[in-house]
Amino acid sequence: MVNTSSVNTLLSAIEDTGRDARRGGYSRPVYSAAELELREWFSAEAARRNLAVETDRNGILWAWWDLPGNDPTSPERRGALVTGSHLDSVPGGGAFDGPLGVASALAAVDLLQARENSGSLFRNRALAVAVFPEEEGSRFGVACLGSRLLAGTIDPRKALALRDADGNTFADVSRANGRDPDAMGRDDAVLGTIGDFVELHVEQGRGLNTEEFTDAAGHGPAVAVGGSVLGHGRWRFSISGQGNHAGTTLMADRADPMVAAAQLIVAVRQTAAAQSGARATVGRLEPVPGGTNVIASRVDLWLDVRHPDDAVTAALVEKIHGQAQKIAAFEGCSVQLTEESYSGTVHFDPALQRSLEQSVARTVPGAPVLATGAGHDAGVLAARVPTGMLFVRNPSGISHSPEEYVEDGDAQLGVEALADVLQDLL
Ligand code: HGY
Ligand code: MN
Ligand code: MN
Repeated sequence: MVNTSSVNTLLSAIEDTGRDARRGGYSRPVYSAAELELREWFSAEAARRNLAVETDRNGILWAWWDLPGNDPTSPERRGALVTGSHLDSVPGGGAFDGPLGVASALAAVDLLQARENSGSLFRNRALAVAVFPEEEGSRFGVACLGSRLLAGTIDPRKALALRDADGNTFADVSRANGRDPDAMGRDDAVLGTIGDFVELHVEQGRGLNTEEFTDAAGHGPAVAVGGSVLGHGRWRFSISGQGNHAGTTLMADRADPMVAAAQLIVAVRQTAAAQSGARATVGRLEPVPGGTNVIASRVDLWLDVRHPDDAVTAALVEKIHGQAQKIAAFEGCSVQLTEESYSGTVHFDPALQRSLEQSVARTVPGAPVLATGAGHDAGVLAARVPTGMLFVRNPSGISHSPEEYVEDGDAQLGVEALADVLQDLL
C-alpha cells in the first residue's frame, strides 16, 4: 500500500525551498536551484506512487499512472486524463500558486489508487500529473512558456531567444538542463496523449469570499469550478532620455526618463480605472544605469493589461501608448513600445466544465463557476485540448504575495473534489 500523504504534508515538505529572505515568500524561477529542487521533490513523490516520470522536449515533467498491464516504455497513452500545474513562482510569491495544484494532484492519486485497490475505481485510460515550466514568466518574461511551446502558440525561435536578467538565453539554460533547443516547440505526439486537462489552483482573488457565496460566519463552498480566463498581455515601454550627473545638471536642462515613467504609471492607473472590468499594472521598472546620483539615460517599465474583451484590451494599450508618447515628448524623451506576450480571453470546454460541476457537487455542494483574472497553463492548452479548472478558497484572495493562503481543511476538500473529478473522467 503506498503510504499516502495529505496535500498539507506534501506542501510542508517544500515549505523551505526557495524562500526569499529579502522579498519574503518564495522566489523559484524556472531552472533555478529552488525550482530544480522542487522538480526532484515531485519526481521522488511520483516514484513513491509508482508513477513513471518523464521529461518531454519542452521541459514539461510527466508522471504517468498507466493502465494495469500497460508497458510504460511503449504505452498507448492517447487521450489520457492529465492534471497538474506549475512549480515556478513570481519573485516573492506565495506557497500555493502552482504547488497547490501539483501537491493536490499527487494526493488525489493517493485517493484514486486506494479506490482502485478497494475495487471502487475502474479506469479505462491512463492518468498523468504534469508540471509546466516557466508558468509565471518570471525569468524569461513570457508567462506559460512551457505550455505555449507544447501547444505551438509561441514561435520557438522567439522563445529560445528570450533572455533572463543575466543575459542567459532560454535556449542555453534549457540546454544546460538537458533539453535540445532544436527539438523544442509544438509537440503533437504529446498533445495527442492529452484527452482532457484539469488544473487545480489556489483562488487568486476573492470570488469565493464574497457575500454571494459565504455567510457572515465564513461558511460557504471551499471550491469553485473555472469558467474562463481573462485575456491578458505584457508590454514593455523603453523611455530614453539624457543620462547625466545629478549634481551638475540644472533642472531646466534635463530629459529625465524617470520623470516620464512616473507620469506614465499614474496615467496607466487613471486609464484603467476609467474602463470597467479593466486591470492594468506596472509592477516592474528598471532604470539604466540605476545610480542614486545619476539621471537615468533609459527606463524600461512593463505593463500588464487585462480585460474580458480582447478589443478593449487592445484599445487600452493603444491609448496608454499615445499617453506615453505625449509624456515622453514633453520630457524631451523618446519612447518605444514592445508587445512581449498576449493571450486572449479563454472560456473552458463547456462539456468538461459541466462534468466538473457535477463531480465537485458531491464533495462541495453549491460550488460556483467562477472566472479568473489570472493566467494559467489550462488557459493556454485550451487552444488544443479540452481543459478545465478547480479553484480552492483563499480567505484573503491575496496572491503573488507571501500572504497567499489556503486553510488546511479547504486544501483537503480540494483534493477530494479533484479526486472525484478525475474518477468520473477516468
Ligand atoms: O500572471 C498571471 O496571471 C499568472 O499568475 N501567471
Ligand atoms: Mn501566478
Ligand atoms: Mn499559477
